[in-house]
Amino acid sequence: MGFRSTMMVAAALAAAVSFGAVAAPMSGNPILPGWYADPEAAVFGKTYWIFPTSSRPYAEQTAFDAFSSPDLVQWTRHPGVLKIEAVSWAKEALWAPSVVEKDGKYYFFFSANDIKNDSEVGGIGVAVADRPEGPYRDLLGKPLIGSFHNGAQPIDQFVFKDDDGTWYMLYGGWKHANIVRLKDDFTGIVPLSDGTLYKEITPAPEYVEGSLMFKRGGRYYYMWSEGGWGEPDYSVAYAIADAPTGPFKRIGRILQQDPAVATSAGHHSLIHAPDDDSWYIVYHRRPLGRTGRNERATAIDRMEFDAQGHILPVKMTHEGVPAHPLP
Ligand code: FUB
Repeated sequence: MGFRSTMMVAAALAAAVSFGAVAAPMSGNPILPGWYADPEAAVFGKTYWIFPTSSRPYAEQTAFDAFSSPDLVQWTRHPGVLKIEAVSWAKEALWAPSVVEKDGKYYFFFSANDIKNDSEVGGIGVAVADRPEGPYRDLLGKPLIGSFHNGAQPIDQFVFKDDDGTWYMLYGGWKHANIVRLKDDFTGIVPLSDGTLYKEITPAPEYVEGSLMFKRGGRYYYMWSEGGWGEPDYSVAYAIADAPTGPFKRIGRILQQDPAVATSAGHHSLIHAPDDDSWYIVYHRRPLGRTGRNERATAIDRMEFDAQGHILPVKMTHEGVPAHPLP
């Protein structure tokens, strides 16, 4: 076991011991060993999954690892679930997975190449596998979205299924966000109900990237990241609307740096535990004393709501969350 892993186990055990009694084991934070960012959390069957970006220089971002857990405490690494060799049009900068299950197959949306204009090849792609741990193969042989629309860089996609079965994808960097409707087989997009293909839904001037949507109490929650991911002020804010296309009004920040814990906290995803209605936020953050852009580690903490359905500010911790096996 390496130094980092040993320290993580020690932190988890220390967190589990309370006044001489052994409490429920805690995950500790960070939960993944090494530098991993943009974590996409999912529940498939009785297993939790995290699909992160490998936080490295572009030329080394050539594969995605995945992590699985029965309880949020013990995590198993699955190296190279999607490799760049499986994507003919990708050359570097594999970023920000969004992974969903549909009809027994697993679809892995990702971005590649960090394109700066429409003459470059890259953007948002989709790969498919028979199991969450892959191996994933490119579904299209080309990007699903390979150019800019409404000023949105084609990165940071999040796939959202509405209660009526409609699949949407929110995405966009460079301070612009779009929503599109996916074809049922994920091979392309179809017009939204108002006829537009790419609808701009940038929720606030502070929006930068890292879109995410979920539904609670019949309302649509839109969350995103603000600030610069290389800077300490990276953070997460949200809005609530009556439709997935908005209109959205920014309510406020719920995750940001804490001088006692970490800086640069953002690009998150959520886990909603089906048994007790608890919510977890999985995000990346930069350890105190670190300043390197790619020094980003994946952490987990509780996310809670008030009686009106507003999201309470998240308290980042070193202890993480207690074990929560899936029923
Ligand atoms: O990890 C690469 C980029 O950093 C992501 O696409 C952004 O959201 C930011 O987290």
